[in-house]
Amino acid sequence: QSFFKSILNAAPPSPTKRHNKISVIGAGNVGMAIAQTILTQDLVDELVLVDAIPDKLRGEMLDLQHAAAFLPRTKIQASTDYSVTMGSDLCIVTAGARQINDESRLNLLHRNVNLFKKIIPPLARYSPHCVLLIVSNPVDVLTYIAWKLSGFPSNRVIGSGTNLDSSRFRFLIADHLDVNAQDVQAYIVGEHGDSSVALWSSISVGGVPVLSFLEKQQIAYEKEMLENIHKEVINGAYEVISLKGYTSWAIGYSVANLARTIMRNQRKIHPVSVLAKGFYGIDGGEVFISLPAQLGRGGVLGVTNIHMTEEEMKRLKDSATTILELQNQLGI
Ligand code: 6V0
Repeated sequence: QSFFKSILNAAPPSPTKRHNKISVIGAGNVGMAIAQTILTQDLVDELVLVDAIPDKLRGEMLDLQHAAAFLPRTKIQASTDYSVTMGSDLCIVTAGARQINDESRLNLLHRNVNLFKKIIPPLARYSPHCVLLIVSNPVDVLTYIAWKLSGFPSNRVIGSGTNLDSSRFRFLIADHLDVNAQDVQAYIVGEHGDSSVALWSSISVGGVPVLSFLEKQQIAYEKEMLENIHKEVINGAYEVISLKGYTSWAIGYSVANLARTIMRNQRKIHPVSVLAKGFYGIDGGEVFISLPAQLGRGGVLGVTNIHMTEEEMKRLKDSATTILELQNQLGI
């Protein structure tokens, strides 16, 4: 026993070591997939879960805690009270109302805006220096709402946006060309949803622009085939939901990847929803929409000046207009 005592007393914890903390709001399918992926990546000292249903929340917390023997050491806490989130570096919001049969998109949005009025102000109060990462849908409008409700500077409010769409896109291109998805550089920008824009003109595989890659491989360049890949990306979420009821694993990995870039200050470029006013000719109003943005500990560090054709620019502007119209319908 004395042996352990001497070891335990040998090195008191360094008072200067930074304590990293992430809070995940909403312990549903998406929130839990994000939480478990973050845990496996050894990103934080403390992971907090918040949900409105106490039993389910405690069950999820215990289930994760029981995996401690197989995971990097992380303190896992859960509560329905937002004080548990105090001092978070990153708050990820996945809480959302579920669509009721035949409910309009606008009505669902109204219910989620009311939910955000309960969630965002306490998060901002308990963690005034955090980065807010919004995942709940419709993600672009709700990121705008979170920005307004938090009073944060826009660089600290991000929507997961088309980060997931882009990863589906990279998978499908890689599958089509029989290459590794990690070698495919490809962005989907614009709305996370039906009006998203595939930036074909800037896609590269292993540094080779994709269109000339296809020519070199003597694979016929077929515009229709390319458009079908984009359609498959748009339908991807609907297909998974119709088959298993919800999406979870890909969004879990995609958001944990964003969390890694932010917490480790990686300065990586991700297509995420940011305040887009003034970029790429988007000037119709305050709108959050996905653009390739450089992320780090402070949130959004900048928006990259990616090459777009005129048609791609037009589609991006149209996508911004779609979101603005929805925002205007809300009357806020
Ligand atoms: P879910 O399984 O119904 O989970 C939602 C959770 O939110 C539930 O556990 C609720 O109890 C909880 N909740 C409700 N109200 C509150 C509140 N006031 N405070 C705290 N928690 C609350 O849904 P699921 O996890 O499948 O999806 C969550 C959200 O993510 C939905 O809005 C989805 O549309 C959205 N997604 C966004 C994606 C993206 O790419 N941005 C991808 C997938 C899903």
